[in-house]
Amino acid sequence: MITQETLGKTLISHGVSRRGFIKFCSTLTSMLALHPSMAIQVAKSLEKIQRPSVIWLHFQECTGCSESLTRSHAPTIESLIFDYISLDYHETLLAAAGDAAEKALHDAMHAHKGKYLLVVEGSIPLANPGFSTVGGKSNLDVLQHVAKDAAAIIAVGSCASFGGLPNADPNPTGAVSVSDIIKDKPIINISGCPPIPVVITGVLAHYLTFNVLPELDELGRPKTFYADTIHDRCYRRPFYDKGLFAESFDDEGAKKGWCLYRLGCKGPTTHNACATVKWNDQTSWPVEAGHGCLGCSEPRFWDGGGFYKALSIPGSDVKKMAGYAVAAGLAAGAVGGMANRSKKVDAVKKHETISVEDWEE
Ligand code: FSX
Ligand code: SF4
Ligand code: F3S
Repeated sequence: MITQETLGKTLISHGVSRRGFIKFCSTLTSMLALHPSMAIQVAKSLEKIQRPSVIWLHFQECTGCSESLTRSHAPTIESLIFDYISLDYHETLLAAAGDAAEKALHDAMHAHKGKYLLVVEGSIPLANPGFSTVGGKSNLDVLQHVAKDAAAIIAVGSCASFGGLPNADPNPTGAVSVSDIIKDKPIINISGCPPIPVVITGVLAHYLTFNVLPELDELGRPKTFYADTIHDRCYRRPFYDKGLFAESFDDEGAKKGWCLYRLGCKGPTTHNACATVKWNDQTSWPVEAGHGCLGCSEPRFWDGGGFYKALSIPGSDVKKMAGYAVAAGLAAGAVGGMANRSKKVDAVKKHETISVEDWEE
């Protein structure tokens, strides 16, 4: 059912107390890195607005992004869906099927023409429209059709943001990202394979609160969550700075919690909030669980040359990856320059391991 209720009215009808609402606003305020005094202002603006309609489409992906979303804890997906947004169409969460599902999409698009948020999960195959279809329609047709009247598009996951795993060499389906196709709408990329659930809900909440998309980095990702690298905020960083590295997953260094760089950690070149926001209600995150970061929120992480090679660099992206590494190093104050460039480029060509010392020389 398509509703036009204000958020304030919806909350009252769902029995949400004033206190509960202010608590929600405080959580939002801190999540969006705003001053705590903004909580009341956020509450006032939220109360008056209409719940935004959200249409969520699935293309080539594993549905891990939706799985991640359903494990969000602040705000929970239940509170987000039932109280704060109107999730009018979501191909995996939708109770309706067949014609009723098609009608739900059609109704949402018409009732909120020009105002709905389109969320896309997955990449779009261009090699053959028949490679991925829903209800007999190709992903490309559905995307173009639904994007036409959207206010903005949120590309959730590295597949929708950058092509993702379906795009892995030799990219048999011709998989591309949302921004490769849609050029006339604001697009926000929430990368990660999958993205952190709180980042997905945080971006939706930001849009809900301010009715504009947050500030983005050069890859279209919200700076609030993607400005720093994993390495910038990693709790193992003091070991990296002292040159203390685990050499295998069960050696003394690993047991003492030393840096995982030599075991393939891509934290220095990866922009994401795992080290601060963490996963599963702030329980842990990959590096805390003892495994290096795979770089899952960066373009082409899937063709990076091996998850267990120390900062292995894909040959096709030498310049870009060298840029990332240098940027990460400069931000960290750990890398002195590119004096050893020829050694690095040679190693890249041969797809060899590059050590911390090589970068530091
Ligand atoms: Fe891609 Fe999301 Fe990785 Fe999976 O659907 S970002 S394959 S976690 O689920 O799109
Ligand atoms: Fe942490 Fe990885 Fe950086 Fe080591 S290389 S400090 S484990 S992010
Ligand atoms: Fe992905 Fe690295 Fe975080 S692999 S989940 S960005 S720690």
